[in-house]
Amino acid sequence: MPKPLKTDQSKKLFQAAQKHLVGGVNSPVRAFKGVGGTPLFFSRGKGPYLIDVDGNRYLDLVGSWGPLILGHADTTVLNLVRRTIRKGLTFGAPSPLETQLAVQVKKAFPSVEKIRFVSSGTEAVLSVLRLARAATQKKRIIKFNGCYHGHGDSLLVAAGSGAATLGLPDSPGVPEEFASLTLSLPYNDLGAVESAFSKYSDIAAVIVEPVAGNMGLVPPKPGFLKGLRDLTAKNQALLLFDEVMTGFRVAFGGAQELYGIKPDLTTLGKVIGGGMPVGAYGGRQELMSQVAPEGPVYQAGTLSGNPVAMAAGIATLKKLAEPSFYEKLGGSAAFVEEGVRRAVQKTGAPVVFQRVGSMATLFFCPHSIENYEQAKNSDRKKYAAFFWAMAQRGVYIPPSQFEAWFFSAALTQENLKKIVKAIGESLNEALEAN
Ligand code: HOZ
Repeated sequence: MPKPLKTDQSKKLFQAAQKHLVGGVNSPVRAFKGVGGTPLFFSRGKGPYLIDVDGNRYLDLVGSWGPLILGHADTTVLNLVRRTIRKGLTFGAPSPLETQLAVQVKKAFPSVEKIRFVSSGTEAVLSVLRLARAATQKKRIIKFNGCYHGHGDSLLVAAGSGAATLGLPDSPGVPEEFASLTLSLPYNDLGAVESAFSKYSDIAAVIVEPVAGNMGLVPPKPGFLKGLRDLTAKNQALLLFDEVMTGFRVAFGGAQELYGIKPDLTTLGKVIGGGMPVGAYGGRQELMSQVAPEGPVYQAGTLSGNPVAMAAGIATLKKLAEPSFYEKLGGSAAFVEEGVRRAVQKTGAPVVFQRVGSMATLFFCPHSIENYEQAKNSDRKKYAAFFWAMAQRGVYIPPSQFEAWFFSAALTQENLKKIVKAIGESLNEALEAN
């Protein structure tokens, strides 16, 4: 048995934080409501490791929820950020790095002819929905249960991620009139989308996480994304891929490259900021030219295209473009997947490990998960026990069943073996827990 985790300092800091910050945190999943206990407070990260304030060291499979594809404090990224910082933090005016990052993103995403940088994924999604409604002159949008597209009013309907973790998938404060313009349908259910289109003639867009990551990792069923492409085209609606998580993650060109589907508009975030706050939206020229100042659809931001954030993104994407980067990274996650398979064979644990590239989730459920309804029925108590068993063994996974694991390129073969061993032991511990 590993030693109990020392958490005295985390506890102290959490108590202090609760006096001043809502719930002691600045984003709800961090409060550990999904797994119980005190949130771990971290003091630093380096390569594959996160180190908490009590001195515990973890192999990190959260990666700040996706951005840290190169691991923590990557030297190349830090060097470019340092050089950029010396020249000033923000200008609120154009600077050269914005175009450089735009060119890099466009190379990877041929569907993106023009791009606008913003400061978060939420902001990107809010903006792209406004654009989609303006371009189609229609009001309604389709999303999918358990998908999370940030916390904009229209999107907090059957939402995943922290909203699901806290049991708040439909938030108070969202006027009924707004929510009534959002149709939330079961993920992977093309029939439901077809019926919605036959019932409503005012659907502006379908927004989808092409690989769902906010109800745990749920891949699209074969034909689902192609079906969405065909149905939106047939009904003069736009197809929006929310690739905030999957962009530069499941492949260099995101899920649209992996599955060969060209959406009309795309949102990006996380990896493109290399750990700094960056979001983006982009798509066909004729759509994007409707955004101000080229067109009338208004959207603006003081820190949009911030030079320091652009620098972190530029340095990160350069490394991702190196040959075989994604084969190697996917190989690391596949190694762990194989380890889980062997552990399940040995223990008979009713567990599935779902994976696309370097994103994955382990569900305590005897069959694969295709949608939010099934994800909610997995055994979340066992997941909580598993989370703490993993933490005790020096591996940090998401403190919620409804989040994806993100592997980083900093993980060595030795690290991966340690993760597999921890999974085997933690599964046993979780299965014994009530
Ligand atoms: N919604 C984020 C991941 N899906 C979590 C952000 C956070 O709580 O830090």
